[in-house]
Formats: sequence, structure tokens, C-alpha cells
Amino acid sequence: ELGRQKDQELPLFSFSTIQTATNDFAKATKLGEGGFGPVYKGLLPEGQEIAVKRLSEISRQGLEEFKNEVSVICKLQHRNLVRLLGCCIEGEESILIYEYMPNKSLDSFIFDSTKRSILDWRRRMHIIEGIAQGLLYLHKYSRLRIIHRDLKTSNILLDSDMNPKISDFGMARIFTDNDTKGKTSRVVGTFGYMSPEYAMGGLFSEKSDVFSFGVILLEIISGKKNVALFEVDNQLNLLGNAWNLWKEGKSMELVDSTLTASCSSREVTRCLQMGLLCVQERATDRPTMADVVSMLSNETIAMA
Ligand code: ACK
Repeated sequence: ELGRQKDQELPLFSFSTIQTATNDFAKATKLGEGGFGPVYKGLLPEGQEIAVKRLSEISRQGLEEFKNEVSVICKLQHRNLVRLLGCCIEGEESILIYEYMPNKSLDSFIFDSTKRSILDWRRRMHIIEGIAQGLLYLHKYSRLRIIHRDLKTSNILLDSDMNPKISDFGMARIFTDNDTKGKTSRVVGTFGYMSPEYAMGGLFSEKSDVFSFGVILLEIISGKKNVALFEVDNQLNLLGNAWNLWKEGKSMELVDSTLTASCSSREVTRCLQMGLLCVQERATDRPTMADVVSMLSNETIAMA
């Protein structure tokens, strides 16, 4: 279950194959705009659907993210990480080819009122568990230790069975020993998902990913954005409110109203508790992903 290590080289695609697969890009469906360029839908001759991420212009920043993404993701294989099928580097072209994820990003399901009801409680728990497994693999079970640094609901893609897969490794950092902490003066990532120590001090670690995971979990359950912002004017209240409601035994008020028919208050409380543990201000108070995965499979969550 923990995923197979991938030893083979990353397949190289020719630019003409990608041109054919995407109808020369011009007539291809554009899936969206990714970190370093547009993402198109394509079809390989053998009938496999693909997503094609094309570096738009040779900017230093874009190229850095592109190379980083390749170097991280080509070493990984897990059912909860989007699979990189190959790449194409030819002349000015730098392109990444991924498995196609027909249900696109989790973001669109949680925040789009017409699609939201598709995600009942059971599906949401399945998604939360999948993200946790993928992240645990990144942190612990891949040969390397990887901090993603940009986890957010729009980077979680859903396959045809609504299984979640983590994507976008352009900002990830690889560690080859047990020391998985780092400090940077160039904070990259997405505000609202960043932990306080990372956003304000450039400190990233497994625990900063855990914070982002907590935000995603709370967004999945509440259907609300920015559930755990901190120290940004009155936005601090959002997290404060979540804690207060929970302490007052009113956790059901935090839950997306379309969900209440498909879950029990006990389940909700358990899950909310976990989200709140993950978004605690002090990194040392947060659980590890190993703790999270074991808590998800256990009946009780011990509060710190
Ligand atoms: O939320 P979306 O529709 O799903 O918008 C983003 C956009 O491209 C930029 O990242 C979509 N996308 C990215 N990778 C894939 C993929 N492998 N399969 C399908 N859609 C993808 C994503």
C-alpha cells in the first residue's frame, strides 16, 4: 500500500508526439493554468488520455520549477500522487506529461455549489485519507524525504473514481537525510495554506506541510475557504471561531450543511479535532503525518 519505488528512467516523448496528441496545442482542450504554464488535454496514439504541462516561456523561475518538479516526481510512485508519464525537452520546449485526472481539482468540488453535493461524507473521508497517505509517503516512505511546500485544494486532483492525488511538485524540497527542516528567504507557496513559521520566518518542515493538510481538511469539511488564516486583521477570527465553536460543543456549525445528512456528529467532531490539531500555531504541537494516518484509522483522537 505504501507505493512502489520507481527505478526506471523517465520516458522521453518527442515534440511531434505531443503535437499530435494535442492537435498542435491550438485545438486542444486547455485544462487550466499551472505553476509554470498552461495545461492541455491530450490523447496518445494508443488511446491513453494525458495532461500536458508546457513551460510557457523560458523564464529562470519557470525553468527552476520545471526542473524541480521533474527531479522530485520522477523518483516517486504512489497511488495518491499524480503520475508523471514522461517529459519532452526539445529545443525551446520543456513539457511534462501526466496521467489525465478526469475529475480535475478538489477545489472545484468543494467551492462550487452545484458540484458540492457529489461529495458526501464518505467520499470526503476517502479523499482526506488519500491525501494523508500520499503526504505520509512523501515525508516518510519514499526513498527521499520530501516537503511539498504548496499543498492546497487546487493541487489535489481527482481520478475517475474520485481518488485524490497530490500534484504540483514545482516548489517541493528534497532531503536525503533525516534532517527535514529548512529555512528560506524566498517564501513560495500559497497564503492561507502556509503555516505561521513558514509565512513569517521562511521555516519549512514536515510540520508546515501538516499545517497545509489541516487547512485542506477543514476546507473539505466546512466547504469554506481560508479557515485557518492567522494574524491577518480580523481573519484571525476564522481559526479562533473554529476552536471556540469546537470547545463549545458546536462543531456541527462548522460543517458544510450539505453534509449533515450523511454523517454523524461523532464522526464530524473526530475529524474536526484532527484538522484543528494540524493547524495549531506551534509546529511542535502539530501531529506528524504518521500520527494523522494512525488517528484516521483509530476510533479515538487524543488531544494534545
Ligand atoms: O482545477 P483544474 O481544472 O485542474 O485546473 C487545474 C489546471 O490544470 C492547472 O493546474 C488542471 N490539471 C492539472 N493537471 C491535471 C491532470 N493531470 N489532469 C487533469 N487536469 C489537470 C487542474
